[in-house]
Amino acid sequence: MSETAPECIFCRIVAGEVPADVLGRNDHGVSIKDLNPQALFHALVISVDHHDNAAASAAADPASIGHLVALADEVARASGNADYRLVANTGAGAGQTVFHTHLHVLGGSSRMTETL
Ligand code: DGP
Repeated sequence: MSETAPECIFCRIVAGEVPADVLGRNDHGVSIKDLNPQALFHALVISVDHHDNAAASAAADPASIGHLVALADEVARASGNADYRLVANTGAGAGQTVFHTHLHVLGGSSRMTETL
């Protein structure tokens, strides 16, 4: 059974209660376009289970992060971005605003090297 948090926007997107542009999914994650893109290609890979951040997901199920990275690679390559950045902001001080595990997948131009 998946762990969810009713008020979490990303749990609601995973559940299909809030619309998003879905790029792909697997048993552990859903990839969507970021609402506020910071690069020409900017996707998110959101965990199915609710944890505050990637480290918490890794602590709960180390393999889950590997499945999220695999999905990130799949959506990046499918969009023609074999070169890309993965970013996992962890903590408000690092710029994290949604406290549900997600990876940023950034590609498409030199802008992908900007600070996120
Ligand atoms: P972070 O700052 O690392 O917590 O990144 C959260 C990202 O999530 C931010 O780039 C904007 C994006 N985001 C927040 N709410 C929504 C939403 O409702 N839909 C989509 N597609 N993206 C969202």
